[in-house]
Amino acid sequence: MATSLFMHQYLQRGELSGIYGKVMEGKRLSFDDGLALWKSDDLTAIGALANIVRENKNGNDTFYVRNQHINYTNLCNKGCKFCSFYAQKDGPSAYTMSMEQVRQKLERTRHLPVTEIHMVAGINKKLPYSYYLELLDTVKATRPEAHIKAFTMVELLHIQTLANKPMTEMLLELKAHGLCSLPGGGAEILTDRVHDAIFPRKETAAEWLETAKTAHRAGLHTNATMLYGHIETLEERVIHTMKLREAQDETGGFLTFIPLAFSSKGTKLSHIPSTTGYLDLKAIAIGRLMLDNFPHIKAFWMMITPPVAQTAQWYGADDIDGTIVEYTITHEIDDDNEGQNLSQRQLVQMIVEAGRDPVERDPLYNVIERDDSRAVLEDPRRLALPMLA
Ligand code: V47
Repeated sequence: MATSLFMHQYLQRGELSGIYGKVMEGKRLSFDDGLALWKSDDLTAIGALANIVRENKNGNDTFYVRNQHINYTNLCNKGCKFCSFYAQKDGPSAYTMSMEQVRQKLERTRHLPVTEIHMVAGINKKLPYSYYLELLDTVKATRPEAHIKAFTMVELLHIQTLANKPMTEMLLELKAHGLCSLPGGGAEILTDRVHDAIFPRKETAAEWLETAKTAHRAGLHTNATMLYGHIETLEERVIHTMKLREAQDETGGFLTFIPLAFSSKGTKLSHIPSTTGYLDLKAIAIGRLMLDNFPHIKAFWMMITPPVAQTAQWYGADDIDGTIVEYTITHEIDDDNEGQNLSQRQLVQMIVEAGRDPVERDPLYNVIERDDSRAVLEDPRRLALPMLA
């Protein structure tokens, strides 16, 4: 669905006309352009600009995936101020899954054709290198058809200290045990100021970027996130996207950019209010405009709510994530069990209602099914919610 003539005229005459010119000519936006976008209140114009790029890259398609999340341990020694997931020491709330527990979690969704297992967790110093290899082996043996997307750069750097071998060698070993790609977590905001203020014990921006590029060179695709809505400045949001763009120029290994809305409940930053739909749409749209070399932008419905993720399909996003099953990273969601999953039918319904074409993808964006929406909406089997027994 092309942008209307009226909207083109509006963009041409408005305060973002310079950026409109660059977008129409396919020119790269500068730091100042990024800052001007963040400073502008004209969300309609920003969204329309992002939509032009989105439709040039992905047409009318909106991608989704049938996935299941497994957060294998919440023990973590990093103490990040933005996190409500971790337990610092063994206690009633701390857990580390045994291989049998991982297997059981996967068995409970046997009735669903899950194509992606997404695994991230805390840094539990007691786990040996063999745990991570067994974890991959267990998932592979239980759900051989699923693609394993696991371990943020933070986890990788930790696992490397256990493996005691060069990163590339270790990545190839993890690959041999079933690792297919890496999620985008742990990037937070890629500046030293934010790092030192709220996650000083975690890897630096330079380390995150270097590890991602090493993974790309080892043949593993990764995603990239940006945690926004806490203490970061507008300038730092622009710097974050420019660092990602530079890294992508070097390797081409990033698949999708996922702005993650900060949820403060249960964190050391609980005084910070939740993000708004306005900010969430702006983060997605500006991400689309700045990251001209990223193929995809994901509206992660779990964090920004299904209605905002649906609307985001007109603000630069071409992906809505997936069925998810169980997400325990933030408290906002833990406390509301109803928010933990969507059926394939619900996802397709949201996409169709938004006037986009639903495309079921695997984690590498290979098309599994270009959905015949009517068939999906009428097939009672697709109603199945990924409920846990
Ligand atoms: O790295 C932690 C974030 C990330 C909070 O690659 C928080 O497809 C909001 O990486 N509020 C982990 N966010 C999740 C992640 C992810 C999620 C969805 C899709 C993909 C993908 C990756 O969650 C962490 C951190 O940045 N996070 N605490 C919080 N309070």
